[in-house]
Amino acid sequence: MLRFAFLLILNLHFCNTPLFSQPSPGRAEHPNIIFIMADDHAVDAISAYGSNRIQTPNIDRLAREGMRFDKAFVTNSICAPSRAVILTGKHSHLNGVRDNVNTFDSSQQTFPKLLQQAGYQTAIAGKWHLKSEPTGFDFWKVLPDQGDYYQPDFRTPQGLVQEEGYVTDIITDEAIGWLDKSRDKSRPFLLVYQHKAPHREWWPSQGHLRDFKDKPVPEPASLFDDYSGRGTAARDAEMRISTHMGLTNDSKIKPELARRLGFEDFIPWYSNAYTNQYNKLTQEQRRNWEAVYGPINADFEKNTPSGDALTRWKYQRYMQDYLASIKSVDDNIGRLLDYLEKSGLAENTLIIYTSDQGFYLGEHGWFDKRFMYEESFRTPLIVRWPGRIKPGSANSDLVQNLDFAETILDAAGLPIPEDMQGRSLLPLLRGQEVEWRDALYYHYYEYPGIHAVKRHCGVRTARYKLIHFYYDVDEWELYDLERDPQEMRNVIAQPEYRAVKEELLGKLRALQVQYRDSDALAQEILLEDLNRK
Ligand code: SGN
Ligand code: CA
Repeated sequence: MLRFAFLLILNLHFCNTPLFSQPSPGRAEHPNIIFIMADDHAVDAISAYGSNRIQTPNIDRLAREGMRFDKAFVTNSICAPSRAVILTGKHSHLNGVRDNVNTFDSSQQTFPKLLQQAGYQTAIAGKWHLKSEPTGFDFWKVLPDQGDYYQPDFRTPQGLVQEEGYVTDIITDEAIGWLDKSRDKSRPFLLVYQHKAPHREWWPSQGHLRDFKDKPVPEPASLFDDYSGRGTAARDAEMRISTHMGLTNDSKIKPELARRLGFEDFIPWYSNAYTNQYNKLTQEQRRNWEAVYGPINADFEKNTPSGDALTRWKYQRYMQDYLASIKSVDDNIGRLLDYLEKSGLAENTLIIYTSDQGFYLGEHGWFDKRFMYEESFRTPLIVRWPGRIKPGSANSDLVQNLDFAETILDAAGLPIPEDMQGRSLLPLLRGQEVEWRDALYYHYYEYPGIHAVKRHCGVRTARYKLIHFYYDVDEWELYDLERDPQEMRNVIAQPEYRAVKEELLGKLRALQVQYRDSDALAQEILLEDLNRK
């Protein structure tokens, strides 16, 4: 009998009981955690990062009360891969999601699963983009693939459901609804709250349609970059505002008008995408939409720009819709913060704000992401944890989305599994002086593919960046970020950078070994063989 009781206790202890005996939401050692991620939100579109394009008072509130990371980066600047890295704390070659085409193997270890097993209540609302069903969540309601801006469908354990309204508001309703009504309030929680906005094709909410209509946005210095200082990859990428941005879907010119004026979108289905979104608007939404976009279409018909003037016009149109879509994200973060204050949850809740990667806002003449160049490699990262993080602080260590899972587990008082590859940011959040990494590793794979950005891997230190483009080219680029922050001049062939090049090459190889990137190692070895011949 005694033996049975002992075995029962042992079994309960090791198999299914939480790591901590009575997790309670009021205990500082088991904080609630809210992970907020927008899609394609560039640091230059956040006023806390000094944007001259937009005010984001609610995201700024997080920065004012927490820590802003100025050198936060991703490992692979594209959506599904970034999400898989965040969930697993492992690089793409180990978590299996190298590009947006791969399906996430959801049987693998993720931080939400580990928190759930330890007794946290877990939920996800919003964009998911990993194809397989979410696992490790007590509640999930996610967009299928990219999702729609208006009247979006959601995947749920019960099947697909369509909701009335604007996607950013609905995702927030779901998040707050779960916090308020559905969770077990005796336990700490993890809420993963992920917006679709401001992802292309940038359809603003009804309340923000006019926000940027008559406010010209400053043009970046490199809007008319001719790519002469770099290699084939920059020249061949299909993400130029001038050539590859659509007039219909992206600039909201009606397909019939675009056709009548002799314009053809770079990708023909863009105009269908426009029509599909437009047809989803309710009668009232259509009326409001026409009141703003009708005159834009009429002006375009009357004064149709061409050449550089057309690029400038498209850039302004792009910014108007992109920034207006961010306004809703910011409003809704305000709603969530207000709810946390009102419900007494604000104090013991750790909040992370980030994006799945950066984005080009006209720099180098581009939109989209993918490259290891700064604008898309970098990502916003703001962390608020009252009583733990010095309000209004900033950090400039080299950190990555590879570190998020480890940070969250550490903050929750849970062990960090050996096979995760990043590092907990907790010491940095506490403001401690610690030995930190001096280089970051990057590897992008989605080529051939949309936007035609060639495969590349590389390393970045505080001052330099070395990139190797491979697959159908074999080109190396080296940038001195101190002298050339906009990365306009590849200095790989300049004799004075020879030692830097050798040093960075050594770091690149070391990181490939450290992170066990056998794809890259195989590629490098192959190229070395080729070069020897
Ligand atoms: C869509 C977009 C692309 C974008 C990818 C990936 N085209 O295909 O511009 O690069 O998503 O974005 S669109 O016309 O359909 O908007 S990601 O953020 O999901 O990786
Ligand atoms: Ca994205």
